[in-house]
Formats: sequence, C-alpha cells, structure tokens
Amino acid sequence: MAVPTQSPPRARSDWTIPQDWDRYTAQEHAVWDTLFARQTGMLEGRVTSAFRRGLDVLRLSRAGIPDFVELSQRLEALTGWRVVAVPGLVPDDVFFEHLANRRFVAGRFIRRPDQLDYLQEPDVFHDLFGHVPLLTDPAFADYMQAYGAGGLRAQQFGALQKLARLYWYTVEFGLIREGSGLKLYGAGIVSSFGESKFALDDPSPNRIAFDLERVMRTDYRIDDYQQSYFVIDSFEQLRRQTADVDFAPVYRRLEQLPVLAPDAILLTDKLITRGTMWLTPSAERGAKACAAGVLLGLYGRQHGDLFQCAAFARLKPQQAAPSRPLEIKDLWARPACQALWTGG
Ligand code: HBI
Ligand code: FE
Repeated sequence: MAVPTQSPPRARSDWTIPQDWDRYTAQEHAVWDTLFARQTGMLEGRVTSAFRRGLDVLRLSRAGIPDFVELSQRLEALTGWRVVAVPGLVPDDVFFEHLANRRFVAGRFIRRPDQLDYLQEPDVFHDLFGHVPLLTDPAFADYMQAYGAGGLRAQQFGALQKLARLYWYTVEFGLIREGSGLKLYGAGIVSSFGESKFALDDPSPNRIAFDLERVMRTDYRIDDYQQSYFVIDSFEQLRRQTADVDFAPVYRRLEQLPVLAPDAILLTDKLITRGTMWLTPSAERGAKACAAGVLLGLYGRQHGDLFQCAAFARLKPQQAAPSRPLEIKDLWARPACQALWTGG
C-alpha cells in the first residue's frame, strides 16, 4: 500500500501525532477488550513466556485501549523504549529513525467491530498488543534498535528489501524454540486469531531453523498466512547477529544469489517441519475451490476467518493433497474454519 511521502497536516515532522486518548469512544475501547480477551485466550500455551511477562509488567490486561504516555513510562523504566502515535504507515526512513532511537511507532486508530480479523494497515491493537510486550525483553529490545540503525544504513546500499525480509520473518512472523517445542513471538502472528493457530499447528507451512542470510533471500506473502516460518533459538541469537554487525558484506554476497520463493526448501535448511503446502495460496481458482467458496459464502459470515478460508480455497490443484483431491471437509478441518462453526 502506498505510503504518503509528506507528513500529514496534523502530524509533526517525525510523523508522530498526539494519541488523544480521551477521544477514543466507548465502542473503540470495547473493540480492544474483545480482541484482547480473544487473543489472550488463544495464546495460552502458544506464545513465548517473554510475551506473557511483557503483558503482565506493562499491565496491558487493564480494560480499554492503553494510554501511550502511561505505557511508555513503564516500558522506558524497563528497556528505555517508548511508544509514539502515528496516523498509519510511515515512510521507511522515518520508521527506522524512530526504532534506532528506541521509539516504537503505533497506529492511533483501532479497527471497526466488523473488521476484527481483517485489516490492511496496522492499527493500535496490532502495534501495541503484537509488538510492545516483547520490547520489555532486553535482548529483543536491543535487536529492534539495531534493526532501525541497520535500516538507515541499508538504504544507502539499496538493500532495504533484504532487511525488510528479516523484519518480516522475525519481528512479524517469527517462531522461537522454548522448552521442548515451538512458541510464537512474531507480532503479525500473535495479534491474529487465525494465524496464531495456523503457525504452530497446521501441517501446511514449512518451519525452518533461522539463518540470517537464508531469511534475507526469502520473499514473503503479505496477503495470506506464511508458507514458511523461521525458528530462532533465543532473542539473544537475534541480538548477537545484528547488534554492531556490518551487513555490507552480507548484502554483497546475497546480490550473487537468487531470491527464494516463500515455499522454497534448500538442502542446507535445518527443517523442523516440512510443510505439506496443501494450503498453497495461488491465483488459480479451480472448480472445487469455487464450490468451496460458494459453500463458505452460504455460511453467511462475511469477515475474518471466512476470508482466510476463502483464500485457502485458492489451491493449486496438483498441490491440494498428494493422494486425493481437495474436499470441502478438508477446508472445514482447518482450525480457522472450525472457528466458524463454534462462533470462535
Ligand atoms: N510504518 N507505522 C508503521 N509501522 C510499520 O511497521 C512500518 C512502517 N513503515 C515502514 C515499515 N514498517 C517497514 O519499513 C518495515 O516493515 C521494514
Ligand atoms: Fe507490525
């Protein structure tokens, strides 16, 4: 989506705006509460312990949209980060400049009650609930600052795309090893009802041990659940690989190598789970997929996970399932679709 190049009329030159907390309506606070309750329920047992600690120490469970000033006081005492309000997406250099100075930019607005699951631009729920709890973790907090500083340098190398992939597959859609299993930490996952099930439980996506250069080469999807997730061992690992690291030689090396598709698997990958890719999004719509779409449409839900189900119906026929063609019950077996039955 296009990001305007000039700061909007009411914004300051760094694109920040007043949060105007007093101007949120009761309905807006209620949307936050609904999303918060649903998401914390879903994340039980799935999210990294650092995230849960963050929710606690920042008191994010209190009712209503948090006040950025008060939230920033708690956060600053812990890791030196603050949260500032912006009208929406901001240009890359503005974004990086804020991160490099330990300011996290958060959308002021909140989605409408009819948009609980589907949103194009990050709102205050995604930005605060998704991103801010982990900023209480010292290693992750350092990583985010290093990322901002790296972004400002990457622009000089024309390497922004590579760095954006790193952000995508860690900050937004990262998984982490914890105990004997995998846990969620990426903000795009933890703020999404459907993807917080999909990313951990679904047989479809690949789950691959994190490797910095591998990730910087890998394209990503912005319109659907990921086809590959990358798994870090610790936030310390992210900090080590980015703080005070000069990416220039990395960028030069990567220039020589082909970009990888989101579903690619390399011989050198440490695969944790090989995805079945039976839910490969694709522009092709087979007859079955249309039938599935009609059926889903008949079900009458116009929003949220229905979108995801409909998107999943866009399968490449040969990839639908190895032994038999896709059937409607395959779609209904999806966690996201089951939520439709249960009203989840
Ligand atoms: N603006 N508000 C906002 N939030 C972001 O996450 C964001 C942005 N502008 C640019 C940007 N992200 C990208 O540069 C990163 O995703 C790499
Ligand atoms: Fe985000």
